[in-house]
Amino acid sequence: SYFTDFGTNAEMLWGSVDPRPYLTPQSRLFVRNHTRTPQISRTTYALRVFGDGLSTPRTEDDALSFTFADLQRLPHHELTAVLECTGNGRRFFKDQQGQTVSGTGWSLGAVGTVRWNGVRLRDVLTSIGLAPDAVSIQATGLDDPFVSGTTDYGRVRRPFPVGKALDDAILAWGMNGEDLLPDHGYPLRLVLPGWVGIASIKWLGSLEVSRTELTSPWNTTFYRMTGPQWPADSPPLTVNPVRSAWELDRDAVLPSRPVTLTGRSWSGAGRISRVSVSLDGGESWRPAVLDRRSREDEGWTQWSVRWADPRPGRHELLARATDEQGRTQPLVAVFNTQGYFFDAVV
Ligand SMILES: Nc1nc2c(c(=O)[nH]1)N[C@H]1C(S)=C(S)[C@@H](COP(=O)(O)O)O[C@H]1N2
Ligand SMILES: [Mo]
Repeated sequence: SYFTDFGTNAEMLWGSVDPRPYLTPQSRLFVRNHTRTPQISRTTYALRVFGDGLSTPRTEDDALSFTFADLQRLPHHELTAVLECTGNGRRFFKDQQGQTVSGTGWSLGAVGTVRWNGVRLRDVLTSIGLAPDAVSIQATGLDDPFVSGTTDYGRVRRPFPVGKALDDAILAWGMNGEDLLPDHGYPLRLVLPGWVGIASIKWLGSLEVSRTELTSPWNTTFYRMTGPQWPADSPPLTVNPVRSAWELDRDAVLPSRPVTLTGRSWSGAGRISRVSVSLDGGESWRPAVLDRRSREDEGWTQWSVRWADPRPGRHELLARATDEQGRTQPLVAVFNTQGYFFDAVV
């Protein structure tokens, strides 16, 4: 099977990953939904843009409206990037560190690398005109409001800086040359490359551009570090950490003959410069061979290691990557109550 079923969420199983292709097929990509996938028609779809951060301010009732055809008239843009949930690896807070955290118990499969097809958000905003002091943009999805316990948090939405919008943000209608599937945001989603998955709002309904900092529960209550050792004003999480996974199931059974094992490492902050692996639970380490790295783009790195003499018995395999910013995977991830950023060696 290809997924672990978590109800409205689905996790990619690393043991099912074909080691050859670089990109994650859309049909194999993890799904993370706060509620459920809405059915939206491309022909009636419109993206609404408003706010006091536009050069001509507009209220929500008087929003500018972009149809799908309007967006397709802008210059097309493609980018290969990792998409990853902030809580990827969360179950290892419990399994590896004995700590209790809330949220979906992902192993390491809430991640993929895809090639996005769409337009640059920069081009959309430039065509409208921004106020010189615009700072913040709130993206809101068209899925049902998120209700947890007795609290209605409203529609899934999250603000991000205008700087990110003008840098590499994408309005994507496709993935790997196909239309987005409904589960992945059809007909249009936002993509903030390198940032936590929640920043890439699916089924994008509106963008509010503001001259003051906007907030939502998804940057104040969720998707920031919380817990005893964190300050009450810890900032919203943005850039993803460094992580690695073997292309194996958790309790894989291998033949006791020479074998080449494969895996992938990735970082939200740039390319992977080195990967070390251990085949003996951390006693000894050796460099993995980096087989395919992302080039100009922001995808993951595929690596391999030749295991010449596997003996019968139980073995613990570890992988540890370092990115070009010098960020590396720690042996222990920093505890936080919502289980974000488990970046330790697994
Ligand atoms: N509108 C909307 N956008 C959303 C979400 C959501 O529930 N609703 N989930 C977010 C989270 S937490 C993640 S990790 C990514 C997952 O994208 P995928 O389901 O296409 O893999 O979408 C983000 N965008
Ligand atoms: Mo997520």
